[in-house]
Amino acid sequence: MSDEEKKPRNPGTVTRGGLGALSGLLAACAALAVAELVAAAVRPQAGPVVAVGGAAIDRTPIAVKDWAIRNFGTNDKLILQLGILAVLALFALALGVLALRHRRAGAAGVLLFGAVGAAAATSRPDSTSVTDALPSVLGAIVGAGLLYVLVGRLPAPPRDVPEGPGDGWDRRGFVIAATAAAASSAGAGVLGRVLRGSSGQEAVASRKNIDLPPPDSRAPAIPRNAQLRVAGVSPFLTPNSDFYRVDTALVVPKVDATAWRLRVHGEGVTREKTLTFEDLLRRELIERDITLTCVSNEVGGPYVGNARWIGVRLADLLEECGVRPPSAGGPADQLVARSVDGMTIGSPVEDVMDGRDAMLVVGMNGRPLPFDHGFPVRMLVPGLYGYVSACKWIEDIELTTFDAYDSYWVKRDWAREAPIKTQSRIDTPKPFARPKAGTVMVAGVAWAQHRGIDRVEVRVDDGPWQEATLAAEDSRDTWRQWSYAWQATKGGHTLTVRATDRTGETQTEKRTRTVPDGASGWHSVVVTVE
Ligand SMILES: Nc1nc2c(c(=O)[nH]1)N[C@H]1C(S)=C(S)[C@@H](COP(=O)(O)O)O[C@H]1N2
Ligand SMILES: [Mo]
Repeated sequence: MSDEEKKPRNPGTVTRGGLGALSGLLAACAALAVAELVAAAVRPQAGPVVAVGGAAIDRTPIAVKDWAIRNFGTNDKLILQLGILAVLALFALALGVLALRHRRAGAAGVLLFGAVGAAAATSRPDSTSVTDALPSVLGAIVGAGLLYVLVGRLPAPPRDVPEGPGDGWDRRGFVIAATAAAASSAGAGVLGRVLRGSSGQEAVASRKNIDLPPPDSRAPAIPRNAQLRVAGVSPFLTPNSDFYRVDTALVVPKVDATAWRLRVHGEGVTREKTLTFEDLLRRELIERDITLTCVSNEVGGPYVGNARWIGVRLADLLEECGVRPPSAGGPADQLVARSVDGMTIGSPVEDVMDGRDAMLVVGMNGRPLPFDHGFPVRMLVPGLYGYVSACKWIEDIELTTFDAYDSYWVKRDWAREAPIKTQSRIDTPKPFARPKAGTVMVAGVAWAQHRGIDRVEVRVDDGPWQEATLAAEDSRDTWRQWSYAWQATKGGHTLTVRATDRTGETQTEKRTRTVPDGASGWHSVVVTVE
């Protein structure tokens, strides 16, 4: 055996590159795990992935956002975070390879990523403390240090290694360090997740302790035949667990109701108010059935739901604060609601005070608001899309003008004012269903909140419009079910629906995109009758 063969071999360039890349990846994992752990202690939203994700959401061009919602639906947030991790992994691999030649530069690269995460975390609208930088900073320091150590165990670049002694490398040391790093990263990551899962205990407890008083003004009983007995039609009241969720929050805010405050202030407010949750519960409570719709809902889409809400009348509260609507000479035409996570939602003061049941909501279908839907308090204005009316996790109401202030979505090209467009949806049969020839029940929902639905018609292929049977109306703020007994003949057919609201206006055939003020057009479903 020659001397040559006894020494540990200098690994080939390819292997060496691979080990460098692996070191980069391990460093990134360690950095993220530490960041996750620190974030659990500091603030769940301060973690680098959530912070960078939030910053990305705020900067996403409307076309990309639209595309993401269309393709991923409510999974868009998960996809975004996976995307961020994928990009991070690519950079980590590159930094690992870079570190083989320039150890300091590689480590500095990791620190640079930490700086980006820290900048994102501290510049989020809900960030109130520089401690939000800690997860990224500490994570990056650990990651940079680890990369430095790991690469130090690898051999020097081949060209720097003369033949003979010195071309060996600390294989054992590398394997031990790498394994230890991987194991402790996994441990820290899991611990961070567990801690994060148990964060917000006060908020959870405050929600459990809420005993919603019976409303002073009950919602009128829902007519028994508001709910059709047709399989496949959406239930008249959407259970909380099935209610659609649309918001920009990567981590759902957990607000402690006992510490919650709502401030009402701004132009024309002669008596500023700051209310506690208890203050709200002591006021007159109303209960109303209201259908909420998202402006991002495509024709036939799922972002619409109907619930029984409990809350206080917003107009009464505003009047106590001295607010007058523009029609009564008030100076403010826009009400801007702000949430704890920095969302701003602007509604017309005129609509809020015109007698409709605009509310500060505390209860949803008999329960305190779920965290996902804005606990402890959200706003709701019948007839307006969610992005101009339904601020969740609300903490501030400012009276101002549309000229003076553009809210979050308006800055992103959505319309300033957006009443809900008259729409109808076929719930059954489903697209591409294969019903048997004979009587097929076609059914669904139609909505034109605050105007009411007066007629729904169904068309088979290019045939004449046929009147559908309307279920009883609950209120003009809720959707209305409809059905049509179709005598189906064999073959492929297209079913189309359209609704007419109480102003006499029939839903337009003209297809528009969701941007800027909601999709229009008719919903159709293609089926094959067997
Ligand atoms: N704080 C906050 N409130 C928000 C939003 C948001 O992103 N953040 N999204 C709005 C939009 S676009 C809609 S459609 C409704 C959806 O309410 P839901 O998630 O309870 O269905 O909330 C509104 N309120
Ligand atoms: Mo929305």
